[in-house]
Amino acid sequence: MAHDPNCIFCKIIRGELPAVKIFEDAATLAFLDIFPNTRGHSLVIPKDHHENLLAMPDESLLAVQRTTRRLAGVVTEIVGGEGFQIRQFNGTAAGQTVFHYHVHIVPMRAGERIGM
Ligand code: DGP
Repeated sequence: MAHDPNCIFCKIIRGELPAVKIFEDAATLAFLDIFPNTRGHSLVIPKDHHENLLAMPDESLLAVQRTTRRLAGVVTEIVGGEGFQIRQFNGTAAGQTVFHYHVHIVPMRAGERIGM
């Protein structure tokens, strides 16, 4: 499985950095975002290291999508959200800061707005 020893998310996968993990299976991991935009803001990542959407193999992409769908409704309900955004950034210009593919689950309440 691809792994980058300098990657923060690879370190979380290996238990070398702490995180509040909310779900794990053979191919994916989900944990709370350290800088949440809203309550329950979570990240879903593949366990194999790929920089962005364009680098993701189909199988890993499907696994992340599956986990995202599995968690989004549950996380939103737990924090009292009424809907959720799925966000995913590719490249510095687009706001990507961690270069290990990840999907944001951002629970939202009516009237709540967050910056792009
Ligand atoms: P972005 O690359 O902009 O799509 O977002 C990266 C997200 O990762 C950002 O919302 C903050 C989060 N993040 C960065 N470092 C850590 C960390 O060490 N632990 C956790 N839980 N989240 C992190």
